Amino acid sequence: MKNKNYEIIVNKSKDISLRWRSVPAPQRGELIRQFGNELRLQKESLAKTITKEARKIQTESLGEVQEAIDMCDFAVGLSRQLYGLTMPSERPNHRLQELWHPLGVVGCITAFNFPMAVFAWNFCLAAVCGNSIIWKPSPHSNECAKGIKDAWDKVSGEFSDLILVLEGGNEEAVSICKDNRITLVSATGSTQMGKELAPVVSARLGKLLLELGGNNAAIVCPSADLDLTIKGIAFSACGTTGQRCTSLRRLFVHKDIYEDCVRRLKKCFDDLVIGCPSKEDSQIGPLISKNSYDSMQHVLDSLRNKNVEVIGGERLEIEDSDEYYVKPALVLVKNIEDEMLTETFAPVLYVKEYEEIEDAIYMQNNVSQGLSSSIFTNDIRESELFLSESGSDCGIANVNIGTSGAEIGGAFGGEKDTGGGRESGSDAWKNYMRRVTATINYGDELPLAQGVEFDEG
Ligand code: UN1
Repeated sequence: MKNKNYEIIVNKSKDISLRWRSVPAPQRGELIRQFGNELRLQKESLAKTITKEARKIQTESLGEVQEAIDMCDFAVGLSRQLYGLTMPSERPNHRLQELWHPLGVVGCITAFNFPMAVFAWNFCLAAVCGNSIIWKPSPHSNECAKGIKDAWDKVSGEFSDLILVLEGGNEEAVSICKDNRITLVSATGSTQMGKELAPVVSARLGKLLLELGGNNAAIVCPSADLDLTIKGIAFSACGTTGQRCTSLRRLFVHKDIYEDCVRRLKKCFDDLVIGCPSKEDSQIGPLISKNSYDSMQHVLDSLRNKNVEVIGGERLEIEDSDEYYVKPALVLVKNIEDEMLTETFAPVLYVKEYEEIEDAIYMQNNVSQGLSSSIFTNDIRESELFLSESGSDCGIANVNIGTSGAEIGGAFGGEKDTGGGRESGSDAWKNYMRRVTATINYGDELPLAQGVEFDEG
């Protein structure tokens, strides 16, 4: 094990969880409120760290810190709403009730692309629910993790150990997954990573919360407002240099508007400002690594070899930088190509024509992932079909907005190879607690459930 501190970190986290769990939830919320205020004060500087490390443009980095602040606000309110149900008992003088209790230690494995917000999704909920957290950030974002930990340490006093950062790579992730003392493992990353880690957690029957790859599609219908649609597509496909799990990868456009839509998309992609992410006007920064660049080029090369039309995708020299800036690629496909079925974590958008809405929905769903999806239409029949049980099979389904950029208030996550987890809003907090069903007999007799008789003597 590279990280010699592993045992110390897990023991410290366990200890603090035992103290924290008996702090009343609204008081836990109070500490999260102060954390949110600290993030507000440090918003600009934390955003700069994101831009420096994850290479996001400024407005997106600020948005990411805002997402963490929003999570704090949400969790503060939630700290007074960790409701359990009370059910009518079938027995006289009995009460049947659900209690929600903390799990203990939560392990949180995050990716480079949302180096603060995804941690905040997990931490804010885990903390108000009475848990401590051990955070293994991506090796690409240790500085972002340090920024968050420092902000927490400023406000947390004796509860500083509620966040403990475990730097490292796969080996550390596996240690967390194997460790019985860590009740829940929440992991964000590729489907491949999830398929490696999940069996390790499952082997010890641990709890899992997975946020894995997407392969998100949008459908553009004849009645769509094309101005709004092109904007939505550009942000979802090219924003964050195509490196969100919610990034738009596939586009199905109705044949009547296909030519017009492609023409406008080409123009829009040409007009995007690609440049150093700390510059005010840049809209697209570099890819995170050479690896990302290589896998993007590999996919585009194999498409070109099959004579599929690829527009853009080339590397751009920006101010003598050795980073991997690329022009987003539009790939115009006649048929479904194998490359479309896997997620390439880069700005590559496949565009295909469709004739019937049912075919478009079928193609959209016919991949192994199921995270996010969109339809652009002003026809209520199409949008309602898309949202119905016969429509999108994803965890997120949007109408007239792109696939990326979800708010924290809704539950975030997806089906199939995306892993099935739900984080952030709605009732995702239940993942971070254990449910106790309690039956209380306040009478002086002992009636058995289902009318069973068992008289003694
Ligand atoms: C991710 O890429 O892992 O909906 C998360 C969005 C962001 C979160 C993305 N709020 O695009």
